[in-house]
Amino acid sequence: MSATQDTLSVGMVGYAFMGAAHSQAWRNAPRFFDLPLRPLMTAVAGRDATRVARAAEVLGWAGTAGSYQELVERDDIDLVDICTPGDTHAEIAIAALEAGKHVLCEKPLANTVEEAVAMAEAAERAAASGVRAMVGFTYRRVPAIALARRLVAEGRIGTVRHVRAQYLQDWISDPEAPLSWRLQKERAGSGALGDIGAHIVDLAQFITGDRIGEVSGHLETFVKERPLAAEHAGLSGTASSGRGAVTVDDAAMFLARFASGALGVFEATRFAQGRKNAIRLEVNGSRGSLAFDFEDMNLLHFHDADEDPATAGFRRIVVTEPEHPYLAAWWPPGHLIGYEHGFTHQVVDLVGAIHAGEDPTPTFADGLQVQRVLGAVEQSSHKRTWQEIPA
Ligand code: SOE
Repeated sequence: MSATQDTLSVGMVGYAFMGAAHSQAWRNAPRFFDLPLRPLMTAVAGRDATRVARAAEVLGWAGTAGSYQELVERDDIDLVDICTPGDTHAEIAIAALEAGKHVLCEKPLANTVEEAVAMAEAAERAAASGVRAMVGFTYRRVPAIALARRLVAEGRIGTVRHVRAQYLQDWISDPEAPLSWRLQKERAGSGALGDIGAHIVDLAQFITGDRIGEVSGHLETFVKERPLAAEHAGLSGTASSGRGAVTVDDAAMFLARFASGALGVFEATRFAQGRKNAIRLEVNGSRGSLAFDFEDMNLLHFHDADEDPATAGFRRIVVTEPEHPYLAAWWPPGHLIGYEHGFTHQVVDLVGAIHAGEDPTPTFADGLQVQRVLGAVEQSSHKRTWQEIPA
């Protein structure tokens, strides 16, 4: 399979949870959307030949590669899609950009601010020759969230005063849940903060169109030691013998001041029993409010304070109309969409931007800005002081 002018040949690194979600998106995007370039699922890369071959077959990739370097060196690859743990993002992304490949990189962009700076600089250099880079903050592409951003931009809730953002999961509430790579600082960079807190930082800034300028935070590790994970253990992985130290935060909370003066309260935890993937956002403005919960992701709650007080109040917008972002391509009104659709929308926007010769958002510079917020929360927790985030 080789790339032509009308195609975009993709090589993906990593094939676990995120690799499966991205594969489905590459496959589905051209089936439901009219794309200017046809994605080719050319090769998936990984070190274990048997597992990679199996992944290629199950996820629908035409071929395999033994390493990311192999993908980066191949002439028939136009874009490298990075679905690996954070400790590999910088190395792979920078190599791919320097080889002239477009890059889609899973979130958070990197494990440290320093790595993110190097990645953003590599992306800026590559952009000069038309090479594009995007970070996978996928929830931006949930239609109800994209609609929330549109309503804020249209002034429908007026001047934003408050942002309340929570990302709540419970998958390590059990102290005997294994020590997966997500609980190891050298692999993941941080814990709940970077893994899920990064999403609500990005979403809060995306919806408001504003920037977090200052934070005061606290990180907590409730369970300091866990059974070692069996090899390749994922979110629900099994334990092996022996125990190891948890080196990341289990939960993160922080206060924020946005550049505009709006106030934010953020919470990210994997210990909220009963909450599986609850991304809860509420924005209060001078003329109204918006509220969203990913566990009911087709709904956006909107209060218009300009309405007659006798009948005003939060109303549920069922975000399935063709007038809503992305939805004209899917099912008739009222026929709901799910988690995986965000990934498909991400591919649609990325392919469109590459074809148009524009930078797809969120850019690596946006990813760096989120990383700076995460770094400032860590510093704040450590020093017990407010921390500024440079513009
Ligand atoms: C695990 O907490 C995880 O898979 C995150 O890594 C994803 O970014 C989030 O969307 C769902 O939960």
